[in-house]
Amino acid sequence: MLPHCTPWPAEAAARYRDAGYWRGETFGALLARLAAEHAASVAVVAGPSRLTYRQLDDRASRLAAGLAELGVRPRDRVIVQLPNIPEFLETAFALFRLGAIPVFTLPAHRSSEIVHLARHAEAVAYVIADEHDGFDYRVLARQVRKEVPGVRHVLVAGDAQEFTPLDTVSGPGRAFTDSDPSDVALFQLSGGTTGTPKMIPRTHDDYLYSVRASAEICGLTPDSVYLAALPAAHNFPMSSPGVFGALHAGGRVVMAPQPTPSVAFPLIEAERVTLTGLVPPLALLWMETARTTRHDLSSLRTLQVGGARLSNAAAARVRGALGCDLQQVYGMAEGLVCYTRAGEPEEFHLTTQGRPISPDDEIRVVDATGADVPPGEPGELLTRGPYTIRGYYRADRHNAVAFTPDGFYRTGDIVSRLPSGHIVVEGREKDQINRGGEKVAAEEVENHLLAHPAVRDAAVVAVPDRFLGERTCAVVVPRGDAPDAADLRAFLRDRGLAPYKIPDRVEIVSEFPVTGVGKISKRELRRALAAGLAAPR
Ligand code: OOB
Repeated sequence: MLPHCTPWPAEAAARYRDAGYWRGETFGALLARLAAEHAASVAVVAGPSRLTYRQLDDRASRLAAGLAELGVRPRDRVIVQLPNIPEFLETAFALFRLGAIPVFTLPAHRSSEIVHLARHAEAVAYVIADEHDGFDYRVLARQVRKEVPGVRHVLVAGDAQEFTPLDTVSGPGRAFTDSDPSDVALFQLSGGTTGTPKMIPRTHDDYLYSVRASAEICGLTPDSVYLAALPAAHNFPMSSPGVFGALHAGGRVVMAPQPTPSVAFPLIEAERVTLTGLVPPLALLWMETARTTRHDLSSLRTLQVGGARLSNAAAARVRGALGCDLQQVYGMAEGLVCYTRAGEPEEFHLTTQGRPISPDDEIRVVDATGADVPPGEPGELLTRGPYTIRGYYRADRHNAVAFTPDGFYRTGDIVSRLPSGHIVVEGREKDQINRGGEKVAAEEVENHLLAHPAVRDAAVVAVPDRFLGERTCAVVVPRGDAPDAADLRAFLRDRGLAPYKIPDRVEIVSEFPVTGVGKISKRELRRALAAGLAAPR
């Protein structure tokens, strides 16, 4: 395995192979097989572009050859920051074919995240779109190149300006040595709880297992049409079953550049979309808009909702509003994914977040001392299994706390488990804000705030929000004159923090409530904020 990653113990790996979970296929080989099996079927629809499996395979091969000519080698890390455009899948599969390793970042990431990741990954190349959603990625690329000279190539889908146009990176199709299936295929990013985003190494074996099993659980076939509405770089739309699951089944992927009803509904109608996945706030927006839409959404069979807790009340409205089944999905980029499944009693779909993909997903629900709680009681979910990582990339110190000594990942989620094995997400104990599915690590934002000269201390906490579920609130103890909210936000933006991490609300206090051991009590802070008061003095 790539250095600085934690492999599964040999005994567990042997067990996962024997059970047939890990099949020794790589993503590069997968696309070649799909191109042979479904050559003339449409694989990807994005804007005016329609690619068959054969064309996708050809483009990936030629791009892989072009990347090799530029000097990108197997195991080199490449930062991929692309919205939902055809180049997303072409680039992903080109890198897989070459054996280089994509680091999938979100379109919303900015210099703070990208510079850190490019450095941490020692990336050799950075793939972007020219512009998306009013943001010019070439400006960001200039900064990244300046701060991380190891990034030798910037490849741009669209108008490249001084950089390399992605569509000129091309070479004659040739054979590549297939990667080791037990090696890292790609990096996902962790929602995280620490000062900097953590990189999640996913192997061909483990990730393909989750993709294949997800496609089976969701009943995907060559007739399935999956709409990628959320940014495809997220683990959910990428693999649960997402774009890779739809392709694995020989189905069709439709890329929506935006997840809004005005963009997605016409695509559902035109392409006869059967399945898509959304975070709860978007599901609410879609249900509201569907009431008056003139678009025919009747092809939609299943709406998946995940990434954050869907309220039972909203869950109960999905079928009436959109005329399709609801599937709840509770998962994490680190691995474990749970689904409610067709054929289960309606109640499970409406009130639980599903049960794990694999019979070999080990689940423990524990109290603060690490002891298992009685069945049905809430506690922290710990998990280990055939597609859950054993460690983040180059993060020894953090790994020692994020994983138990026997390899369970500590999710930081508070859940209860029903006798059926279904999981209900009750809350969270990790220091993170789940802003409508986007994860914000409190410490990361706090560290940026502490760099402001007028900030003596800062605590970032979640405040409840009717639409997003949670929003972020920065509570600040000033040094001298209190900075105002607009100033603090502008400061964070200038530091290149992703827009979704910029605090929605800012409160100034003279001191923080503390716990018995003198730490900031975020519980007290949240309580005070919920009561609508400035924090207690
Ligand atoms: C998905 O992945 P991440 O890595 O962005 O976030 C994982 C965290 C979980 O630990 C949990 O705190 C929260 O997101 N979460 C949910 C949830 N689904 C995820 N909390 C409550 N209810 C749910 N249904 O978010 C993700 C990855 C794969 C599939 C689906 C979601």
